[in-house]
Amino acid sequence: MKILLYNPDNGITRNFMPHLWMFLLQSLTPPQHEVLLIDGNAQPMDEAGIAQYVKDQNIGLVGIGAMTRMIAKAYRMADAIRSVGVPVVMGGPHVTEEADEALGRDGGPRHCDAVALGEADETWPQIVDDAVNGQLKDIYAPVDAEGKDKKPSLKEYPAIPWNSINLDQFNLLPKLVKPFLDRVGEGWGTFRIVPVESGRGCPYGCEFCTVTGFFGDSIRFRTNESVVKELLMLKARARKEKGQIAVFFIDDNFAINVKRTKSLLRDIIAAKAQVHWVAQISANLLRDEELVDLIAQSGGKWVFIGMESVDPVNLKDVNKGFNKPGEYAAVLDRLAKRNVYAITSFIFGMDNDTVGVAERTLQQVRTWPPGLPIFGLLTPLPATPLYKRLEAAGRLTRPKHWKEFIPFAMAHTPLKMTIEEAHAEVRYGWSHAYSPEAIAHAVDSLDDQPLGYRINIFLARMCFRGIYFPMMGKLAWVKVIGQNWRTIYKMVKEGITGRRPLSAKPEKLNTLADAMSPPSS
Ligand code: B12
Ligand code: SF4
Repeated sequence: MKILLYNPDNGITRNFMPHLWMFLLQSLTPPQHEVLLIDGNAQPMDEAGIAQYVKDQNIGLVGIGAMTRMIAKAYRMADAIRSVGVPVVMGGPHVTEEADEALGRDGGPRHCDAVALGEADETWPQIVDDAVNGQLKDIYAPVDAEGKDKKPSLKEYPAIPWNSINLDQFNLLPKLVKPFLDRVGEGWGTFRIVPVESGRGCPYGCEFCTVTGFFGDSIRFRTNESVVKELLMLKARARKEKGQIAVFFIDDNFAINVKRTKSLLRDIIAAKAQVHWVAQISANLLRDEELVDLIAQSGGKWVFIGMESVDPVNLKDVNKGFNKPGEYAAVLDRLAKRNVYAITSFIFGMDNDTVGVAERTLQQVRTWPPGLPIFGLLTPLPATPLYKRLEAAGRLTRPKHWKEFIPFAMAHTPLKMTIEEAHAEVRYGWSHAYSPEAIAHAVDSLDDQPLGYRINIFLARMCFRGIYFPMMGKLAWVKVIGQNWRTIYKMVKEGITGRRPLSAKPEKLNTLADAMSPPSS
């Protein structure tokens, strides 16, 4: 049977990275079946397009996975596929919490033939078998013989064949510049960010987060050996295609068990399996100097830190009191000293937020080493403790907000400002953190670093700006390049003449490739 795994886009912004679930389920599919993958972020499709595609390709089963914000599109695509007689199974965090909605048991239309609840590593082969026999059940739940919820152990993790998977749809660099970039350093003709997991689960239970409910508070890890093997395979692929591969460790909290993380990083270094990597780590775990040393030595370049708020009252409200705003600066300095920078994520519209929260946050951000701040709104995702609290308090203004996805729009009333004021705070945050002046400041603050680091922060800022200001067309890019021409000119001039800005310290590395290269690879 031919199976299609499909991940919808949200129609507004594009993800920079493919979704792991597709590659994982592909690897777990019994070998007699052929599995095709389409990520809507890289290959946008509409309802008519996907219906035609499944007919033309003679697809026997479609699997769709989606987060809450893509679910409306996922349902529309599922409806179109089912209308041409092909069964659809849906999985992922949204339908796990809202299975009745997906199956039309809540009075609405039915969108799929089956729902895979929770982690589907062990149920997927059964789903495929049942589809072959035309006997799909409504619900597949990962349970043991006694019917108790069962979380897959990651000890027997499947080998994802990264060396042969077609990743053409996921090159982040425009084809136009390929001939030039092929010649930079060891080659920059392709640049892909690939998701790798080393473990699942987070016990912290922040009020707005789906993770503790979905993956459970039991943390499970792959063996160091299997992670190292995967990295070596990715590294070999990059070398073969004269390109670059960076890894996003998608673990919710990569250092949740510091001892284990250190041992993994040591094994990566020992095996010379370093690639450039990004991971999510909460600020409290980055107090450990040795951990931060190992992060840098193993190729860590960016750490995503869910700071959420600079107000301890807000943090306590959402059960994230373990974040201590007073230590944010020290944590970021500790990373920056090793040339590791942070993606700092903030949530506005929290219960103790008042007008001016964006500026108050930016005042702190401006004192930190340069990074990538991102701003969102407190969002009640289905089945989270936050959703239940706001529902009970009658504060939800759009209880089924996912049925009509609007980016950066609140679905409940904040306590100390209006919804419109909260929206304005987010707008303020993005427009001030990504203004040409702010970008120039971030680049200039690395004047004592090699040019590669400044190019790196500039390009990263350009891409992250697109999260709030969609940059889907060429015109949008031309405009933003025009706005930032001074910063670009300065870097190009330095690249050509080799002359550093006056304040700069002596050169250590020269090129972008040098700056991005892991230390001992
Ligand atoms: C990596 C990641 C991202 C990446 C993008 C996704 C990508 N390309 O991989 C980035 C960093 C860009 C991102 C952004 C966002 N993310 Co995110 N992200 C994750 C993260 C950390 C890992 C996802 C992952 O690969 N997990 C590992 C795989 C194996 O698990 P899985 O995807 O759940 O798949 C398993 C099952 O769900 C199931 N399954 C999944 N799909 C399907 C389909 C079928 C057919 C079947 C049978 C089974 C099945 O089987 C899989 C194997 O067991 C998760 C948290 C988490 N641990 O999952 C959050 C998570 C998915 N993100 C979340 C959110 C909210 C966001 C943002 C909205 C955050 C924000 N405020 O901006 C944005 C939205 C992005 C967008 N494009 O619109 C929420 C989603 C909650 C929800 N109800 O939708 C999560 C769960 C985190 C959380 N804090 O709650 N994210
Ligand atoms: S630390 Fe991160 S992953 Fe863990 S519960 Fe909190 S927000 Fe979710």
